[in-house]
Amino acid sequence: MKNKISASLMCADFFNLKETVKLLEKHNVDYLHIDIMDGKFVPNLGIGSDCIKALKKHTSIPFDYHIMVKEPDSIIDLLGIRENDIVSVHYESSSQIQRTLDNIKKYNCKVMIAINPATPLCVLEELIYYIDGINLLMVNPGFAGQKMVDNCKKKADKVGRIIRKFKRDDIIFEVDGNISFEHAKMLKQFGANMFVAGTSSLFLDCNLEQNIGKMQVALEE
Ligand code: S6P
Ligand code: MG
Repeated sequence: MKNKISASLMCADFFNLKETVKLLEKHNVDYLHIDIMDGKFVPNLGIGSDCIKALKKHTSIPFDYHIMVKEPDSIIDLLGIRENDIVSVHYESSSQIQRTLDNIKKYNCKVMIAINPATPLCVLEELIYYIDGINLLMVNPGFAGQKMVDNCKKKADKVGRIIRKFKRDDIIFEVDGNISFEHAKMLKQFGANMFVAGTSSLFLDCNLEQNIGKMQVALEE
């Protein structure tokens, strides 16, 4: 599977969103990572449904929704999910996670489980044949610009092993949070194949075009 870049939109300059999205498109960035937050499951607010609607009108890049909302079923139908989108929901966010996954699956998109730094990985063993991917958080979600949590390198290695144990080579293994060029290279060794690029890489020093190239090279090497 080709390594994919998912550009974290909450890290973009909102005043120049249109130009940013056009540049991402021009350089064939694979996904727009859309962080959706409710101020309850995580202590911040993210991108809302009207902003998503406006974005959709102006770009053909598929969306990679990362839903950080308590009981996410209440907002899923507001997103206008398309078949080529990806949606991840946190294991702990729903009181009936399998029902929530089914609720998302009705859009025929790819569905993933998001795992926090402290979420036990045994949950993957229960769900691995039920999902298209895993979004492994390398930070406690809510904010951009955080440092990778210590145990997460080991955790990424363990996720790679679980994927191999269950022979799910086709699965999307996304990593999100503090994905610098160096961390991307390191996480690729553990089998990560989708990289959320935020302030640690693409949006570093307002040098978007150059940083996209640098990330593409890091993921090819
Ligand atoms: C964080 C969110 C992420 C951030 C990303 C930012 O809660 O889920 O997707 O947007 O982590 O990247 P960085 O490089 O600033 O950590
Ligand atoms: Mg995210």
